This record gives sequence, structure tokens and C-alpha cells, in this order.
Amino acid sequence: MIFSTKPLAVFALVLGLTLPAGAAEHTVNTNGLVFDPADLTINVGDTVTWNNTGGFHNVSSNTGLFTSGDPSSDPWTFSFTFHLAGDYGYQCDVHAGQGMVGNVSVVGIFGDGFESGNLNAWAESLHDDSELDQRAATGNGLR
Ligand SMILES: [Cu+2]
Repeated sequence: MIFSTKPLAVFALVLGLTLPAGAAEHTVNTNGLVFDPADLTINVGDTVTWNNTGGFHNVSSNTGLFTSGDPSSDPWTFSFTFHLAGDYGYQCDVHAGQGMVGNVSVVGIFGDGFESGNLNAWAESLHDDSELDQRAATGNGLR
């Protein structure tokens, strides 16, 4: 046997220390008839929060994966955490025809918890039923 368990433990420690920090939060605001920013690139496990800063709007996934609900002029806030890589287009149902659309590009394969060395939490993050069901329903595969 060439390898003892000690080098493997050291390798795991170094791997854990060099992975990026935890999940990040991102904000998208309605701004007139646009989402700002309209295009966002985030890491798996990150959360996006949309804020209605004024006007009659909602946020609605192109595939039905998420929605803030019916359009409203209330100062609503809606958050969604993305557990799988891919492109997630969305729109304001009222103003999509006027170009009020956006996209969240989710990159990376590591989810919440992996950076802490907790493989179980990481695996759990890959099993968000709503997303997996959506992938199956729409054929929106992993890229
Ligand atoms: Cu709108």
C-alpha cells in the first residue's frame, strides 16, 4: 500500500480551505419596465431576491419553476435559491411584450454546504424536488 490515510486527510483539508465561501445573495430590482440587472450570473446555491420598487409587476419563470405570484403594485419581495446549474429565463407577465424579461445563469456544480466539507448537505442541495420535477417536465437538461 503506497498511500496511508494521513495524506488523504491533508488533501481533504486543503480542498476544503480552497473552495469558495458560502452561498451569496443577489438583488434584482424592477426599474420602470426593466429588471435591473436583467442578466445575472451566479453560483449554484446562491439566492436571488427580486424587489418591486414601483409599478405593476411580477416575476415569473419561463418554465413555471418560480413566480412571485400575480402582478401587483405593492412593494413586494420574492426570493428563490438556485440549486442546479443552467439558464433560468423569467419575465414580468404584464410587460414581457415590452421587453421586461431577465435571465439568471447559474454556474458551478457545488451547492450549499459543500464548502463546509459537509457532503450530505451538498448532496441534499442537488435534490430540490421542484427543480428536478421541472427539469423532467420541460426537458431542460444540465449543460
Ligand atoms: Cu412589469
